[in-house]
Amino acid sequence: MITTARSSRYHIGIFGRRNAGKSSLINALTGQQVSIVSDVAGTTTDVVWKNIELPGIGAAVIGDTAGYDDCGPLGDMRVDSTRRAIARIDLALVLLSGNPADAAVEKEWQQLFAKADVPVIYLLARSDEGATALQEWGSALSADVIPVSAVTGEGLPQLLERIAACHSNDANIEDITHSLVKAGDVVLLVMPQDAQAPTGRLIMPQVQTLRNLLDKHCMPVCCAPEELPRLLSSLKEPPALVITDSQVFPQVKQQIPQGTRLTSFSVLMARHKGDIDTFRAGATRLLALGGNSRVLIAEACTHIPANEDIGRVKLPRLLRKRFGDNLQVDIVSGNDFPADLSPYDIVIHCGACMFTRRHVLSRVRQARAQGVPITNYGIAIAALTGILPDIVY
Ligand SMILES: Nc1nc2c(ncn2[C@@H]2O[C@H](COP(=O)(O)OP(=O)(O)OP(=O)(O)O)[C@@H](O)[C@H]2O)c(=O)[nH]1
Ligand SMILES: [Mg+2]
Repeated sequence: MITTARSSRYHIGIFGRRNAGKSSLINALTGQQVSIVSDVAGTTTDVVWKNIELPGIGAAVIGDTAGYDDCGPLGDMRVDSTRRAIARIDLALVLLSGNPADAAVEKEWQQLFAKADVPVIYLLARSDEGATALQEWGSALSADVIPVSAVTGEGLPQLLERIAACHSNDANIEDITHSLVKAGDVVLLVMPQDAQAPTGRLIMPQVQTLRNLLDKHCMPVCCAPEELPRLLSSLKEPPALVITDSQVFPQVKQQIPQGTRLTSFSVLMARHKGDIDTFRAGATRLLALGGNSRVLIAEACTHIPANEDIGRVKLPRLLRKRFGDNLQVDIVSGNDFPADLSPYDIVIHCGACMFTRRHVLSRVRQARAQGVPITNYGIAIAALTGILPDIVY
């Protein structure tokens, strides 16, 4: 079975008051009993993510949440986890229920979505019981509202159409090789298959780049670094672009014909999964750190660190080599990203293969709002090894 990594899926969250029918709506959309449904308010107590295939979109993941009107000590924690889900989603579905005359909580969440730059589709719950408050909700939130029913299926085709339209308008879905290549280009990929490469498969950035090039009707050719000279001499013309693993950047740079445009998988992924301009500006600040600076290294996933782990070993080593042993390096992973980044002179974020682009951008926004420079592993390593000026973005 071919599966799509969760981080590449379109993320949709369902929000609403307790008992609005959020879980029922997910079950109706997926045609499966994904979430427990009951008439007890507060049935869903944590965010539950479910992979689905949606017409017109393909691979998506949909998150059921606890009601945003929950209260009490436990309720507050649930609302907190619902609020955190905003950073991960590309689209919010808000299921309206109750009295539109008291829309304070809906307005508060409308602001939260706007602040995170997340588009919202408003739905009115239980249209099978009569969509009486449709106009009132529409004017309370100044928004279009679609009446839906998880029981009769009313409104669901319209909802799916709106989801597909939001998906196709989403500027956050980046074309990995963007304007660097065009149809018909020969693109050379240098992919070392050393001890750090997983057995029997390619890593995600390589797979995604290959697929992107094929979709764009380019002609990717690939080799391990050892075969690069022979491959180059077998081509009639130099390739339009060379994409290499950054580990072998200097030798690749030396072997390709002068003037050939060169980039690395990690640099392409830095744009694909983040804000390349902010990361490049961050790299300039990185090179200007002092001996007593404090650096935060942030990893998206909580993996078991390997021997030559980039975040824990390679990057701190490169940093200390350049700035001395007094440099303070803190490492956090998963959701432990600090709310207050002000103690740090710079944040270096991992490539975020396990995060959505929007999730990374929410961290970039946070760092910028606090005036703390941020860059990512790929750009930081390129800067520290001096190859940044030779790369196309
Ligand atoms: N008539 C009707 N009842 C619905 C509809 N959707 C949900 N219900 C009922 O409303 C109740 C609450 O549904 P849930 O799907 O559990 O609601 P929820 O928003 O997930 O609730 P919490 O997880 O407690 O926040 C259940 O009794 C459902 O059967 C609908 O479209 N029409
Ligand atoms: Mg529920």
